Amino acid sequence: MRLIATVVLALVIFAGIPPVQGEEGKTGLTSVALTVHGMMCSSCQKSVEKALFKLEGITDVKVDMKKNLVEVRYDGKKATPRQMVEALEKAGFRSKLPN
Ligand SMILES: [Cu+2]
Repeated sequence: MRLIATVVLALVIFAGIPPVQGEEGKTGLTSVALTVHGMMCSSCQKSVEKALFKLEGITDVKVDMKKNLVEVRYDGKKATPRQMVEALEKAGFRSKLPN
């Protein structure tokens, strides 16, 4: 019975039913703290968040304006810190990868 269940499950998967969302990316999930200059108010904070969330694979953005730090949680298979810095520069914020 177990074998049949396995075969049926395999058939269902091969039939193209998408796997549960988010399950696949979990293994690649990581975070990075970027240094971002030029954030003065909550509107800047929103711009930073918006610029980052435009990228694929970004799951969480935490802005610390006092420390000029932006912590980003992301799927390492879909996004890179370099892309984040580029996106932030485009949005008008000087930013740097962690040393
Ligand atoms: Cu501002």
